[in-house]
Amino acid sequence: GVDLSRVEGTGPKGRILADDVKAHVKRLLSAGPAAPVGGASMPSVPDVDFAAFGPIERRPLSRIQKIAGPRLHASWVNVPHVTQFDESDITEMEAARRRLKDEAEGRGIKLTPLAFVMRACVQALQAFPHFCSSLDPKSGELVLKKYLHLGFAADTPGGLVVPVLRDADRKDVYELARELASLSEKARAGKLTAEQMQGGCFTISSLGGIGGTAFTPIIIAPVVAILGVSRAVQRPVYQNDVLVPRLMLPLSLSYDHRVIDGADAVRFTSFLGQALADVQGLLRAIP
Ligand code: CAO
Repeated sequence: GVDLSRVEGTGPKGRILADDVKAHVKRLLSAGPAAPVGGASMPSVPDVDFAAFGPIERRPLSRIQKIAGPRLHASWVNVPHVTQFDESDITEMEAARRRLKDEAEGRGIKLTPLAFVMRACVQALQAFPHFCSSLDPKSGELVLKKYLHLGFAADTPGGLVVPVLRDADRKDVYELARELASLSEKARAGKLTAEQMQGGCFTISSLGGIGGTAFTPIIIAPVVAILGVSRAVQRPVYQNDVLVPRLMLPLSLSYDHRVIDGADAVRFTSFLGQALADVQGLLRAIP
């Protein structure tokens, strides 16, 4: 990963020796995180002595925070993000979910709204396959994945982790709900294997169980999009010139603008909105 044109060689005729490379890397590391981005240096945040202003406490970052932080930072600085906001009428979906919840519970399944959102995402990703791709910057190609594994952000005592639900396209709402619960439980217990956190093609971050109206999720590169879901609220909506109470689910889709255009992003969220409104489609058995 070292750019040899920047290394000074101390060997015969200025040849670069292994030690020169090591010394160069050491110098870069000791210079701190001001790594060049697109040719320009990142401005650094001032180093403040907070104790000069009052009492403080120092707490180490968790192991997960130490791993997730640099990954999120890399996505933030490398990927041109845009967030598209939208909303979906989930009145019928929620009515169906409540109808089916107890029966599902009898089978040991907690049917949460996220399982339905996942099913709708699968349909949207099948309709818009380039949302399930990654950019290969070396070849300038788009790598389109023919599998559909969904990552979802899980809030755990140790910090944020992203378990991956594999082959989501081959699973119905019940199976998605079952796996969602089992992966979330493993995540909270810190028992996910490395394999269970790899291979995601698209990410969902649901804060709907907690609250919020909208947010701008960070893409977890090299995937090219992440769907943020906030809390569904009932509010008056005009239907045929009449105000009716509808349950509206806020969606926040962050996408990599190098791969996805704004028009496609809003087509994607519109599709998602329609998929979430079509209860029969969501509940259809998977062949
Ligand atoms: N609107 C309204 N209510 C919602 C909702 C929504 N969008 N989504 C979930 N709920 C409700 C559920 O119906 C459930 O209520 P009931 O028990 O009455 O049915 C309750 O909120 C709790 O749901 P849950 O959060 O336990 O389950 P889930 O399947 O929706 O989510 C998981 C699972 C793992 C995604 C979630 O627990 C979690 O960790 N969320 C946080 C993700 C996160 O941190 N994202 C940010 C990443 S960037 O820092």
